[in-house]
Amino acid sequence: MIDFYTFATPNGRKVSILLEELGLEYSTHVVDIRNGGQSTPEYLAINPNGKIPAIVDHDGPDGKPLSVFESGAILIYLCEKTASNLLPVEPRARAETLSWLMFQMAGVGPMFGQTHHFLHFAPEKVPYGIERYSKETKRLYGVLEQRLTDCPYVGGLTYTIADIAIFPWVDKYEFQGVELKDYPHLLKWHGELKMRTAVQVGMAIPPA
Ligand SMILES: N[C@@H](CCC(=O)N[C@@H](CS)C(=O)NCC(=O)O)C(=O)O
Repeated sequence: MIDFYTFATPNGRKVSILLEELGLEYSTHVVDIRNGGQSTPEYLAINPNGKIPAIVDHDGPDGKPLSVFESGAILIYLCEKTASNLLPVEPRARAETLSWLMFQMAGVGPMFGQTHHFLHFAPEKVPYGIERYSKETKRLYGVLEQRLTDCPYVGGLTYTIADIAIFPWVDKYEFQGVELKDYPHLLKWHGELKMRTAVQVGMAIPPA
C-alpha cells in the first residue's frame, strides 16, 4: 500500500496520473498547502523540504516503509518498482525520457509556476516579473512544439513519464496566458493525452 500526500496542483497530479496508469493501490492524503499542512513536523518527517507531492511506500525495496519526495524521483521510483515501460529500459529511450523529465523538473515546473505567480498571485502587479516569466514560458512551449514536431511523444516514440510530468502544466495553458492553438503539435498531444482514462482520473485527484 502507498500513502500519497498531495494537493490540487500540477506537481501533485503528475503522481496521481502515474499511480492510475500503473493501477497501484494507494491512499490519498490531502496536505492543505494554503494553511501550512506542508510544514507540520509529521509531514516534514516525510518530505524535509515541506512541499507536495510525497509518497510513503509501506512495501519498500527492503520490505520496510520508504518515503520518496520530489515528483520526478517519485515517477522514477514507481516505474522501477513496477518494471513499467513508462520509463523505458532500452538505454537510448531511457536517456531521452529522463532528459525530458528533467527538462520538466528544472524548466517547465519552476518557470510556469513563476508565470502563475506573477500573473495571478503577486500582491502587486510587477511588469518585469510578468514579462520575464511569460517570455520564458512561451519559449518552453516552443521547445515542446518543436519536439512534438519531431516525435509523437515528448520522451520519444512512446508515451512515458516525460509526458505525464508535462501534461498537468500544459493543461493550465489558459492560466499562463498561452493560446494552445499557436502550438498545433502540442495541441494534438494535449488532446490525445486528455482522452486517457488514467489522465482523467489522475487530474481529478484531489478535487480542486
Ligand atoms: N520540485 C518539486 C516542487 C514541489 C512544489 O513546488 N510543490 C508546491 C505545490 S505545486 C508546494 O508544495 N508548495 C508549498 C510551499 O511552497 O510551501 C516537485 O516537483 O516535487
